Amino acid sequence: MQADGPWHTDNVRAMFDLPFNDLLFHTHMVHRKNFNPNEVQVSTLLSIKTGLCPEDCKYCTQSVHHKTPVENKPLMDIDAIVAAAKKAKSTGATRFCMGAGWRSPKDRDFDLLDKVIREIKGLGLETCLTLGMLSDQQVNQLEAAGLDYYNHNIDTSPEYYKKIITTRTFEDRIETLKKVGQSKIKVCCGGIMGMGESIDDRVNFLLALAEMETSPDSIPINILNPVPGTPLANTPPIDPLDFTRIVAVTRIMFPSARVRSSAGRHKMPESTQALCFFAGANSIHYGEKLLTTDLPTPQVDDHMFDKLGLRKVPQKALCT
Ligand code: SAM
Ligand code: DTB
Ligand code: SF4
Repeated sequence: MQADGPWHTDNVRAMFDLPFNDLLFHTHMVHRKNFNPNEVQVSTLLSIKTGLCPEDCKYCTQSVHHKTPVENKPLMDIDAIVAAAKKAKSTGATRFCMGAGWRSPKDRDFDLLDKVIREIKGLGLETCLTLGMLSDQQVNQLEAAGLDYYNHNIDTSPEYYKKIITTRTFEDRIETLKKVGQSKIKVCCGGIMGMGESIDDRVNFLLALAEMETSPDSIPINILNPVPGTPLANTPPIDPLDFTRIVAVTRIMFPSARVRSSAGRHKMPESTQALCFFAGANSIHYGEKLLTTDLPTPQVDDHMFDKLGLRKVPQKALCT
C-alpha cells in the first residue's frame, strides 16, 4: 500500500494546528470516501509468551529490566492457543493477534508457529504475530505458513526513540519492517502516544511511517498504559482531544489503512471513543485483555457499538 502525500514536516504540523472542527471535518470526509464509517474491524490479542524480555522498552510490563506485577509465562502450547482463538471467533473477532515478550524469536519456535498460523487460519480468522525482530529466513517461514499480518511498531519519532529504548535502535525496527514489507505478509505498524513526546515527535513519527518502504495496511495507535514498576509509570495522561487529533491526522495521511485504537481504550469514556471513530479509527483490539493489561469486556464494547449504530466487520465463512 502507498501512503498519500507528499508529506513533509510543514504540512503535517499544519494539520495538528488546525482548529479542531476543521480537522475533524476534513478527516471524516477522507474516512467516508475510503471506508464504511459505521463498520469497525475487531481483533483479539493473546500473549503467547509473557515476560523476561531482555529489551529495556520503558513502557513495557514484560521487560526483565523493570519490576512489574506481570507473571512470566513460557511459550503456550498449540491447544491452548487455538482454544483462545476459537473463543475470540465466538465473540465476533475477525483477526487473532499473538504477541511474545521476545527481542527476536528462536528458530526452534517456528514449527509451533507454523502450525498455529495454519490452524487459526483454518478457523476462518486472519492471523497477526508480533514477536520482535526477524531474520530473512524467519520472514520466509511465516510467509510460507500464510501469516496475514506482522505487527512491529516504531512506537515514536526516530529522535525520541533513544529516550524510550536503548537495547535496539529505530533503524533495527525499520530493518525488520523492510523484510516483512518485501514478503506477502501485510505490515501492521504504529506507536504509543502519551510517553512525554512533543507534537513535533508525533509529526515525525507519522512521517517515519509514511516514509517506510512498504506503507502499513494496519496502524495501531496506542495510548501509554502506565504500569507500576515501569520507568514511565508516572507519566501524565495524554489529553483525549490531542489523542483524537493524532487519529485524525493518521487517517488523512493513510486514507486506506485500518487505524486501530488499542492500548488505553479501557480508560477512555465512550464519548472519546465515539470521537475517535468519527476521526477515522475503524479498528479496535477487543476481548478481555491486550497482552498483559486490561480492555473493556466484549459485552461493554458491544453495548457501545449498539449505542453508536456501529457494526463489526463480518467474519469470513469458515474455510475448512
Ligand atoms: N516484543 C515484541 C515487540 O516489541 O515488538 C512484541 C510485543 S510488544 C509488547 C508489542 C507492542 O505493544 C509494543 O511495540 C508497544 O507498541 C505496545 N505496548 C507495550 N507496552 C505498552 C504499554 N504499556 N502501553 C501501550 N502500548 C504498549
Ligand atoms: C499494538 O500496537 N498494541 C497491542 C498489539 N500491538 C500487540 C499491544 C498493546 C500492549 C499493551 C500493554 C500490555 O497489555 O501489555
Ligand atoms: Fe520486550 Fe516487546 Fe516489551 Fe520491548 S515491547 S520489552 S521488546 S516485549
